[in-house]
Amino acid sequence: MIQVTRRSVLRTLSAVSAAGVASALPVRAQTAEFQMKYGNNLPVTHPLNVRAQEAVDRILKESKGRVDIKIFPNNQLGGDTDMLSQVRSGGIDFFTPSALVIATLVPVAAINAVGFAFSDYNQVWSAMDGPLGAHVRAAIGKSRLYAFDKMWDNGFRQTTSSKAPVASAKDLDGLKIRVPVSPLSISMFKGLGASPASLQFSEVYSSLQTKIVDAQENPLPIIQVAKLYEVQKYCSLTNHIWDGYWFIANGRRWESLPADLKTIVATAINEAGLQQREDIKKLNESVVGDLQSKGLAINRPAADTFRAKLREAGFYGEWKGRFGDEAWGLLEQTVGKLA
Ligand code: X2X
Repeated sequence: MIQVTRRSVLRTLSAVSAAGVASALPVRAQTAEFQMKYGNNLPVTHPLNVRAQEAVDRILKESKGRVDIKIFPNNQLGGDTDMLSQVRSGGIDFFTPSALVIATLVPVAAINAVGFAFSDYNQVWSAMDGPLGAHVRAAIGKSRLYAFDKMWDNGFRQTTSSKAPVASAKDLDGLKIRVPVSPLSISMFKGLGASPASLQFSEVYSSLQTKIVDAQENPLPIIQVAKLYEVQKYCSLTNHIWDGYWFIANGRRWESLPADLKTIVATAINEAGLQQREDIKKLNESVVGDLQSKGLAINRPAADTFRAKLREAGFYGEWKGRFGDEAWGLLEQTVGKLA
């Protein structure tokens, strides 16, 4: 019989757990020449984080350990407003703000979010991979940030509520709805007769749960991964805004990378972005059924009453003036006349 003493058990246990921890750790260069931080606002299960992790692994490998990017998902470093100021100051090196969010710094960046402008993804990517996207990237560059070429997908934004389905514009009347920290979103929902409140995404779940607001609007994949169906009853497929994420870097930090490393990083991030777009496309095919099975009641309102109300409110004319003729013209090149 083998004598098992308390001490030998403890010794064995600590050896096992040390080995377990070591093998669970990613192979990380302790002394990478460029140790960088990337923050974002989404749960790790969202395709943005899945593909970003692949890009970061690829960059570590292809740079032979010289560039080591650590991801801080899910608002770990603070909400969007905090991360935007951190990427400007160099506290973090990369950030993926939604177009709506970076527009608080670079106003023209909200142009893709003009209500009911894009009718499908062909229009979206031809504009954002074309002259409109180039125009916005140049504007971001003037704020000493670098924007990678390929925008990542957030999606067409949909409206959820704990009160009632939104079937036409009149159902938005007085609705207390959370929108991102975005002047365009506030203007649009006021134009639609709602009562919008700006909150960072980090506050959305709890503000719906505690009924500070009754409604919110986000693309379906976010409603799914952030479990907003737990605190909402109705989901109306309003498709009112197309929203995407700009992958941005602190300008000075980006410029400090040697050319060969810039190529490695940009290639990995842009290619991951293209794959992330495909992930969202696939997810869009299954997510309605999934959300229904989780208890959300789905309805599909037509866009006409919303558009008419925005026209009446002078929304398009106002935002044409704010974005300027050049950017507005580039948008209309793809989507046709708006105002
Ligand atoms: O805050 C939101 O609603 C989100 C997650 O869609 C953005 O990043 C704008």
